Amino acid sequence: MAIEEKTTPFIIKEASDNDLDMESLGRDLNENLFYYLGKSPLVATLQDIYHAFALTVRKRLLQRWINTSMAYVKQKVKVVCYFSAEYLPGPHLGNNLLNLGIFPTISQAFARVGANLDYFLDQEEEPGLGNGGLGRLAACYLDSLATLEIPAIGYGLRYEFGIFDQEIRDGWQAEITDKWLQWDNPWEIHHPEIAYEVKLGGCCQTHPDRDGRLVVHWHPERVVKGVAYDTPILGYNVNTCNVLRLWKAEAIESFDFQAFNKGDYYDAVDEKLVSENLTKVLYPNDEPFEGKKLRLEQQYFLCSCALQDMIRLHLHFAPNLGDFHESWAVQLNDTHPAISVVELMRLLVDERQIPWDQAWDTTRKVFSYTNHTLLPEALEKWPLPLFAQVLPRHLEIIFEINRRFLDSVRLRYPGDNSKAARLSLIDESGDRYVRMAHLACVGSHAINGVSALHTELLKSSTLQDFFELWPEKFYNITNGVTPRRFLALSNPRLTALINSKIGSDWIKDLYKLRQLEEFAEDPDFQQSWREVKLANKRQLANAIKARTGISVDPQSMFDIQVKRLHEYKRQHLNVLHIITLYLRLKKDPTLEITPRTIIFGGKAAPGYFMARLIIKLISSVAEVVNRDPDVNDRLKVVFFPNFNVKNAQKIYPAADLSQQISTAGKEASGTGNMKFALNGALTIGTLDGANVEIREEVGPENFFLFGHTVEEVQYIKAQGYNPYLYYQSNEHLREVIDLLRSGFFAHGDRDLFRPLVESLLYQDDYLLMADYQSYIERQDEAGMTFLDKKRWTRMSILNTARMGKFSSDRAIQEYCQHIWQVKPTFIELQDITLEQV
Ligand code: Z57
Repeated sequence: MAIEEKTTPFIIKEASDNDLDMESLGRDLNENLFYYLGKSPLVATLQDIYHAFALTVRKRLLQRWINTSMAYVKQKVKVVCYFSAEYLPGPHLGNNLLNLGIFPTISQAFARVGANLDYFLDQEEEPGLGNGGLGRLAACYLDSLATLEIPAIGYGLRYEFGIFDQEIRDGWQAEITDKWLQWDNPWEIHHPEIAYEVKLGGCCQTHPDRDGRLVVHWHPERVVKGVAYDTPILGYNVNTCNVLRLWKAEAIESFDFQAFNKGDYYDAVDEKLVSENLTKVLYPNDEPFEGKKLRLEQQYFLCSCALQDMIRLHLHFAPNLGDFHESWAVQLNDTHPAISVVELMRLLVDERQIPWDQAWDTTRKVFSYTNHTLLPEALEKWPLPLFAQVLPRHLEIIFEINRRFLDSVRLRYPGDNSKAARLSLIDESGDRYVRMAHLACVGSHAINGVSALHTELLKSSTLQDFFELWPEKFYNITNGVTPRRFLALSNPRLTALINSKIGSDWIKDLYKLRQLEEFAEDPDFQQSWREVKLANKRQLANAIKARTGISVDPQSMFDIQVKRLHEYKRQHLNVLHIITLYLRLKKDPTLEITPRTIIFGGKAAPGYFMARLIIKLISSVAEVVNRDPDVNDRLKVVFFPNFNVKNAQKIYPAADLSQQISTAGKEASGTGNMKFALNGALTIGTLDGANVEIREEVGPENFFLFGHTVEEVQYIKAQGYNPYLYYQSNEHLREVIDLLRSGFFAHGDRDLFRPLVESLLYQDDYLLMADYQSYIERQDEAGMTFLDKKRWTRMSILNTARMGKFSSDRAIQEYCQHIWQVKPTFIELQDITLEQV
């Protein structure tokens, strides 16, 4: 920018101005309240003060973001771009206070004027831009990237309506539209000037240009505009502030309301509505894939906006795209953004005339792909006619990628046509489909699974042919969770106790928690540990009372299963255990059992009948058990509605027992399992996903293992599994099923739960019947162990102490080293003047 000589530099940020002292924070809070919201303290609502406060904090983040982005540009660093259709960051305010290091001072300042900071934190509406584990993992990874000072951008979609809010009505799930933007979002910066056009539909024409080269023209049916909204993502105790850039779909300018007659006007408005539909709503299914046209458009829209943005940024500072792969590493979070492989090829080849081979080389060096599931029904495959309708040019490019790829396959396996058919990007076994996982594998230099077991299964089953072709491309990177949000922020009591013994370095180096091992048997420490857990349980008991009206005893064992509802996760196995306990108490009302509160939480995909029915089952069993005088409060069952990040932060710290009971081989990793154990819950679980590694780390003696292994599951199924035999031969199981079948939990209605009962007796894809007995035995052992307070507390302390491996910092370091080849960039807070800009 040309600036006249000798002008005084306009200082945007003074480094000398300490922006984190109470005086400057207080001044900005007032200013924002008066001049941004236009409110006097007399009429300000809690929401207003939250808002003014959020803006005050955002200013501190933006100062750091400006410094960060300028350092990235000046030092020409390599940047990681995380491409994800989902993000579940949770409420920002508390986390930002923690990462800025001002949480204690702020909460004291609020206390001094007689206000409780928590009330203001509670005002925040969380961005529910994801379904479950996959979206939350993306948010944990953004936190770790910033904390580890890695240059990174998170690219995603700004859904106007995120995951629905769940209410329970008459025991059934009801879905309420998530209007997270209704009070305005103080964390985002709207950038109308950062916008790209995205073409959709239409047809393609190829014709020679003046030099006789063939050029392709894509004549789209429609064009929408993607506009950037940025949310700053600050690291813990560092100046690095990265950005989450979300795209919103809008109508393009040509549909401006300038010269129009009446008809044009309504057409123009209509066009605007149609365009904005694209990012209107998040698809609410976690794993089963739904091949909807709008969903494909969303995926492509994300990829096209993000790649155009990267190319624009690149060409701002480099003469051409020759070194594109040295400046950027793109991680594909599952196959949802896999179409970006094709889009980058199109942008390079069609729009910038880069030769195919060079473009392909760049593309493969840029992308890497994380697989998150083995479930066949979750693997994305688009029917060819649908694909051609939305992305005609991309289909041509896919055919060309596939032609070249299959040529190389035939060279490698001469004459093996079935090999080529299995590897092909197109499934031609019946109706034709584009296989997105195959596209992601071919277009990436690295492929990873999310737990050791999951990666092994990928290599031996789902992606076996690719593994044989390119074993060097495969990695395992076991998932991790951020210790900032899921311990330091959400469990302040435990954090204070841990800090009193070993300091707070563990927040950045979770392996340091090992130092707690030496206190595992210390009676005073044990006593404090139990007091913390009890206080957390009291807090959750209050929330349960407020949300459901159910009173629960904080002294009872809190036995918790929170996660999306899915048959493979087996919430209904948990219910079979509850009914087993209930029958025992009915037979002998004086029986001494460990008092338990069994808590469920989680959303069901609106179209997933069985998952919804399981919610109704939980509510129905709860209704019977909770009011039965024979049970006499020794057993309570709670369905905690609307499980989301905000509620999760209250739930994990209060758990005694964590239920991780999926059928072996079905859960890719799980991350809730890590959050529970980090907060001192013991796990009852199968050898599935990351449970295997959690058990290894905490020690088998500190983990309640049950159920068949993956090999056993495969063997049982190969033999021709007959669940009915378990019903016949296990008397207790039979009584449980018979009670369920009798209509006892449904006011005599024998039909209500019939689909569930029939599925268990005659189908049982997820082997509940086969795992029932060992589950009950391990639950009994857990119950007995809970009565031995010293032993339980020791096990609990050791679980927390040995969770170092499951920090998302460790996972991100592995991605940096093995997959992205990126290094930290130290950020200093400096004066910025217009001359530098
Ligand atoms: C999703 O949340 C996960 C996988 C998927 O393929 C889709 Br779609 C959504 C989950 C896995 O089920 C978890 O096991 C895993 O921990 C999580 O992704 C993060 O890797």
